[in-house]
Amino acid sequence: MTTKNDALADWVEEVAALTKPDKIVWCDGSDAEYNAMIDQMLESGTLMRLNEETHPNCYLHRSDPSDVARVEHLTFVCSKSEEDAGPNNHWMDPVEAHAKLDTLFDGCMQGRTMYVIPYCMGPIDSPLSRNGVEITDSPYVVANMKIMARIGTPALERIEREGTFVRGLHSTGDLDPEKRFIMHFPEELYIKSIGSGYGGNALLGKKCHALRIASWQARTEGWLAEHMLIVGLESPQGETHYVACAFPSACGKTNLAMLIPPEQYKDWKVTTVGDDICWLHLREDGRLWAINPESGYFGVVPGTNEWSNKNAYDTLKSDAIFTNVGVTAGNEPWWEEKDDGKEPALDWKGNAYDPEVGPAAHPNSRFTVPAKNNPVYSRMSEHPDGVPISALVFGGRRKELAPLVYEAKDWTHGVLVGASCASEMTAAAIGGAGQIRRDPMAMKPFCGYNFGDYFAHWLSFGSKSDKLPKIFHVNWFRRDKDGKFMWPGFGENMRVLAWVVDRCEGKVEARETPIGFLPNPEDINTDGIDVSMETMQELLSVDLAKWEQEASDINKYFAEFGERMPETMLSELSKISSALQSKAA
Ligand code: OXD
Ligand code: MN
Repeated sequence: MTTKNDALADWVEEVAALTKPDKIVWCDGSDAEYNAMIDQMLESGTLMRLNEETHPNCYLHRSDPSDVARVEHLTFVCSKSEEDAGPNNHWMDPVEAHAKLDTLFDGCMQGRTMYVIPYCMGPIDSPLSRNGVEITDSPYVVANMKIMARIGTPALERIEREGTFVRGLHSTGDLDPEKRFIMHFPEELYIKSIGSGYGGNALLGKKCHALRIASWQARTEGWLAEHMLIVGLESPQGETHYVACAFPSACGKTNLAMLIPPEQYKDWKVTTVGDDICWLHLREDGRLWAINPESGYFGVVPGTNEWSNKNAYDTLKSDAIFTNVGVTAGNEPWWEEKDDGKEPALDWKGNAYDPEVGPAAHPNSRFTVPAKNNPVYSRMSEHPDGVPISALVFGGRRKELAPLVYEAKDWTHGVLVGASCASEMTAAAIGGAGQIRRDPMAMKPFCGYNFGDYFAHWLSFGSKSDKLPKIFHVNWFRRDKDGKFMWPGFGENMRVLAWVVDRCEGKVEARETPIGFLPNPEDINTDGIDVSMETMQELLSVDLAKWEQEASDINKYFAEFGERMPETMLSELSKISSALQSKAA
């Protein structure tokens, strides 16, 4: 097989001349091809079959122990000008970056097969979707890309019709962390990744294309590429609101997207459109419409159990590729807090499990699974128009300060709320776990250009429509003085989402404070949960002194973006600082 698209045919030839594979295979995306990849990996020991009875079509992959997460320190945005990449990205001159990487790619596929994977991010028939081609020498990448994106013949046909595609060149190289780089060339719509097989570094349709490159494309074309889940909330009256929520990696996006409402909300229907990435377009009706560019989930495994999120748990019962979990003596996958009464026999490295040595599953162990396995999968995920968004929700992991929920005063204030987000870092990236860092719109690791320009792009929507979604901020992670979580989280978050929906429908009053509108504590339903009125009051209070400090920290952070920082954001922040000061006085 080859292609009618000359640019693609030439590129494949050029890459083959550099990497020198034994063989080139064009992926058609069929089930037969997926099965052949699995068989090949079972034979080579890259995959192990899990218990066929309890977990049909499920496999375990153990990665190199040095290759278990995203590597932000080795991830670069190589725009022509360093200013365009901004202080939020590592930058390398594109000429130097290509030269450096081409030396590493030279001959790296000798003795290997080179796979060409045409893919489409988003429904194949949607004008909002975008094309890409990933070239890789990893069968693990081919199999995972089949789960995560629309790959193969239909995508190639779309590329041949439209002519445009993002190029992604990937090789696992020799997995040497010293020779590992994830480079983005936004002006060329090109990605080069070498030395890692980890999802976020190697499945190039995901973070590299659908966020870093797409955010750049979105700015030039007038839309937004965001690190957000998309969830549908159908009220007992039959009205559905779609809500898109941006939280940093490993802060529960997948869980919130598949939430099971508590008893008190059993007449609500929750459906998942997406769990990680959301592309937002402003349509003629003045609303923001969203598509999920992916077709599968690449989620964090530990903590998933029948009680915390039965939907996620059930999604994983078949057709999943697990990476770096433990296994039981009966060959079932096992992870911390699985709570199924079984014990791990082997840890994620394949050694006999010893709690003294560490957890059975790596804290960033992952599953890849088709979205259609989700019991509450929304058919709207396939709709070419996407879904209209009623509310945008930002959030992070904050032990202190940020209330359970608050609403921004208007679009401009909402952009400031998103831009000011901070969160404790997690195991999803190497280094820094637990430290608080600013993570605007949960895009710190994923924005392909200068955050100053990105904030200006967000702000620009404000004058284009008066039907934009309302913007909220949530924090499920507040802790009390003994370090215990104050809010139960998981399905109970429905109680907060119901308040969000009520606000969108103008059904409930709120208290105006300097940081935005907060719920009256009695407006969040706490029937059936063990959260006292006192705790609710604390979760919904604004500590003026701490917020003044926060505003000053945000101001310092924004100063890093110098000239590129939009004046509107700075004046919005200074309005809030003054309001905090006068209220405190
Ligand atoms: C992810 C991440 O894998 O954000 O989704 O790291
Ligand atoms: Mn993510």
